[in-house]
Amino acid sequence: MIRLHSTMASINGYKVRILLSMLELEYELVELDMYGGEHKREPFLSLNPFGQMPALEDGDFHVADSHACLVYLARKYDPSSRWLPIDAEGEAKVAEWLSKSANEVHQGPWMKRAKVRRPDAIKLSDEEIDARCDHILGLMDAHLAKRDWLALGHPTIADISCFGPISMLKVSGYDTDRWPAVTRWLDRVRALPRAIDCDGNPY
Ligand SMILES: N[C@@H](CCC(=O)N[C@@H](CS)C(=O)NCC(=O)O)C(=O)O
Repeated sequence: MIRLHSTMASINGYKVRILLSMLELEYELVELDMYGGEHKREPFLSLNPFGQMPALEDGDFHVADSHACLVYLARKYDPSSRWLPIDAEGEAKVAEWLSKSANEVHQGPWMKRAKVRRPDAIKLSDEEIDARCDHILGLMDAHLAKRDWLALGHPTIADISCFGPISMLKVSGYDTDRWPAVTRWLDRVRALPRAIDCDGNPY
């Protein structure tokens, strides 16, 4: 049985829950009390000494970090390899956007949500976070104006990863409607079979 260790509020955990749903995989969500600091103590630290969610267990195997979880699930449970291609070019294109997600998307859109949820923990000003969002969304809007999906001609784990934080921007006070190609891409991801919102409900 797959076990996902996360809070429901974790956007990085949400990315993994989306793929689990799309691949129709059964799993147990092991809910962590983030405000109580459960992710900074054992037994979670044995899964991820960095003390960050999510982490995933599958039998004797465990892995931490949303992108590592996405890579593992796609490679292990998607026999079509569409979510994570095996050819060098396709895999590299997916890795390119996973990197953007871990860096620019995390530092802008993810941070926007994190500041709403934990204002005391995020020292950056709203102006700085919004400027970071403008920067990455501007680049993504130009990229998506010419294509439907971020990495390849079909959806991949790169789209799921970037979708998580960017889909939460509007409820966090940043208007993504300003970016028409990004808005169309968000709608495209929401329309994928078995896509779920952050509460786990179908769109
Ligand atoms: N690179 C990591 C980042 C994980 C991360 O920042 N997780 C957040 C929740 S979305 C967390 O655990 N925050 C609590 C903390 O850092 O104390 C990933 O992609 O999983």
